[in-house]
Amino acid sequence: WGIRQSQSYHGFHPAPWYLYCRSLSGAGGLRWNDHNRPAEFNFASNVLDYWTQMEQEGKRGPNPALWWVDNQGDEVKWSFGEITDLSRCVANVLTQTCGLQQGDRLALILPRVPEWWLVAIGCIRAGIVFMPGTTQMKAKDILYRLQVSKAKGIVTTDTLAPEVDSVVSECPALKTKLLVSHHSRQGWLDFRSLIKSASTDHTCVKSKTLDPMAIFFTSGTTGLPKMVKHCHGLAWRSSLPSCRKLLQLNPSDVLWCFSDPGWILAVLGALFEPWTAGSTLFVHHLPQFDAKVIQQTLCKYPITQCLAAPAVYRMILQQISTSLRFPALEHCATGGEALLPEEQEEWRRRTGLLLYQVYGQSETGIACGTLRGMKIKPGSMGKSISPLDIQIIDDKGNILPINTEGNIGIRIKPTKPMGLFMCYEDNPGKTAEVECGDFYNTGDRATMDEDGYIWFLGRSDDIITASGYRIGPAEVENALAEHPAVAESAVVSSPDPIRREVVKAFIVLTPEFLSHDQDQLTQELQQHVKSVTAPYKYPRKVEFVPELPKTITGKIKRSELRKKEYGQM
Ligand code: BCO
Repeated sequence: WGIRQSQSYHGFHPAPWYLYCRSLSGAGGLRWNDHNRPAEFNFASNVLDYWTQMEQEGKRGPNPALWWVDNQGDEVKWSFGEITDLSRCVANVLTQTCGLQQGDRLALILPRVPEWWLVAIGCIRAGIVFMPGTTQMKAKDILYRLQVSKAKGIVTTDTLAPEVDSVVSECPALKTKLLVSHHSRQGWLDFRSLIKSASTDHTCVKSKTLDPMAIFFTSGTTGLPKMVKHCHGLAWRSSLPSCRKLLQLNPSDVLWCFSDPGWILAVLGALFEPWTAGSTLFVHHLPQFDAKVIQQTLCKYPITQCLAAPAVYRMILQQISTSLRFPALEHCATGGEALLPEEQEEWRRRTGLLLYQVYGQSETGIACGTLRGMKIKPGSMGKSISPLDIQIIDDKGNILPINTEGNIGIRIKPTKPMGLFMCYEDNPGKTAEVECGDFYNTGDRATMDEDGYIWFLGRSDDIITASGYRIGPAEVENALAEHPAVAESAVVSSPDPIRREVVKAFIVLTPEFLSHDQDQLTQELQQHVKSVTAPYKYPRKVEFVPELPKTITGKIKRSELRKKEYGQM
C-alpha cells in the first residue's frame, strides 16, 4: 500500500537523479501537437502508464511521482508504478464493488490526502466523471452538488460524512459512499481496506478525447453554482509543446501547488502539469494555511517550483519577517486573482525569484501566462497560450484595438480549442449566454498591449474574486437570508490589502434586531454564514443600512454599492 510512516527527509540526496533526469527531455515521449489531436486520449493510460514504463526501463530517475508529507512527520512516496497499480485498484473498486460505470459521476471531496490522487486517476481509468469539491463545503452545498449532478458516488472523509448523511435521503441517485478514514462508519464503504484487497489488473477505458472527464462547480452572479463540464482534452492540452513552455517542468523537478484539490488550479497544477512532465508532485497536507510551515517546508525539501494563488505569496510576505531564501526553489508561478507589480517586486526582493502570473478560470484552465523565461511585464498576466487564442472583444464579439478595455474572449469558432470547457451541464441558456460572436466571453475585463501582453482590469459582473476564490453574491445573500436578523442584503466586492477583494454585506435588519449590539450581530452573522455554506464565502465586512439602493423595478443596484467601496462615487 506504500504509506510509510514518519519517514524523514534525512539522507535524501537530490544530486544523482537530478543530474540524470536533467539529461532526459521532459515528456519527450509524449508527442502531440494541436494539429494532430488524437481521437482517443486518457491521461492514465497515455501519460501515467508511459512514465511507469520509463521507470521500468530505467529511463526515469528514482525520484517519486508523489511526495506527500504532513505536520506529524508522516510521509508517502509513490513512484509512477505504485500510482499505476493503486489507481487500477481504485478503478476496480469503483466499477466492481461500487457498480459505477463509464459516464457516471462521482463527487470527490477530500483534503490534500494521497487518496485524492488515486481516486482522480481511478476515475479517469474507469471513465467515471469526477467532480472535485472543497472540504469547506457544508451539507447544503453538498446536497446541491449531488442533486444537480445526479452523482452516483461520493468519496469523502469522516469530517464530512455526517454532513452527507444528513442530506442523503434527498439524493436518490446516490448509491455508493466511500469513506477515507482510519475508522469505519455505518452505511459507508471503507476505501482503504477495499483498495488493499482489490486487484491491480484493470484495463483502462478507451476514452474519446471529447468524452467527459470532470465537472467543476463555479459561482455565477445569480443563482447557484454552474456545472462546468470538461472532457479528457483538458488533460491532453497539458502535453502540448505550447503548454509545456509555461513551467518547463522536467522529470527532475519537484513541484508544489498549494491550491486545495477542490479547484481546477490543483487539478492542473497538482496533477496534469507535473505528471505529464514526469516530475515529482510535492504535497503538504496543510489543513490550515500556515506561512511558517510553508517557509520551513520550502527550506527543508528540494522543491524547485511552486504554484499558488497571489494571496498565498502575499500572506507569506506579510507574515514572515525572516529569510525567504529557499535552496532549491527556481520558479514561482501564480494565478487565481490579480497580482500587483509591487507584490511581484517584493517577492523578487525577498526571495531573489521572479513571480510569473498565469490566468484562467474553471471554464478555461490556464488560458494565458508569462512563460518561464519570457520577459515579465509587472502587473500583466502574460500572453495567450496556444491552442487558446485570446482577444479583447466588445459585447458583440468584435476584436478591439490594442490598449482598449474590453472582455477577455477566447476564440471558439470555427473550431473550439481542446481543453476549453464543453458546456455548462444542463444549462444551454448559460452556455449560449457566454458565446459572443466567435468567442467565449470570460466576463473578465482587460486590455492587450502591442506585444500581446494581457492586463487584467476586473469583472464585468458582480462576481467577487477574494483571495483566489470566485464567489457569487447570491450564494452569500441566500445564506444571510436564513438568519432572522436579515430583512434583506446585498453582497459586493470590497478592496482589501491582503485578499485583494473581500466579501462585504450590506444588511437591512428586521425590526426585532434593530436595537441589538451591531458588533455582536456582525460576528453572529459571519458565524452563521460559515455554518451554512463553505466558510471562505463569509462576509469579512458587514455594514448595516436602513435600505438598499434599488432600480424602479425593485432590483438591488449592487454596482452602486461596489462603486462606493472602491471610492468611485
Ligand atoms: O479568516 P477566518 O479565520 O475568519 O476564516 C477562514 C477559516 O478559518 C474558516 N474556515 C475554514 N474551514 C472552516 C472554517 N470555518 C469553519 N469551519 C471550517 N471547516 O473560513 C475562512 C476561510 O477562508 P480561507 O479559505 O481564505 O482561509 P485562509 O486560512 O485565510 O486561507 C488563505 C488562503 C490564501 C490559503 C486561501 O484563501 C486560499 O487557498 N486561496 C486560494 C484559492 C485558490 O486556490 N484559488 C484557485 C481557484 S482555480 C482558478 O482560479 C483557476 C486558475 C486557473
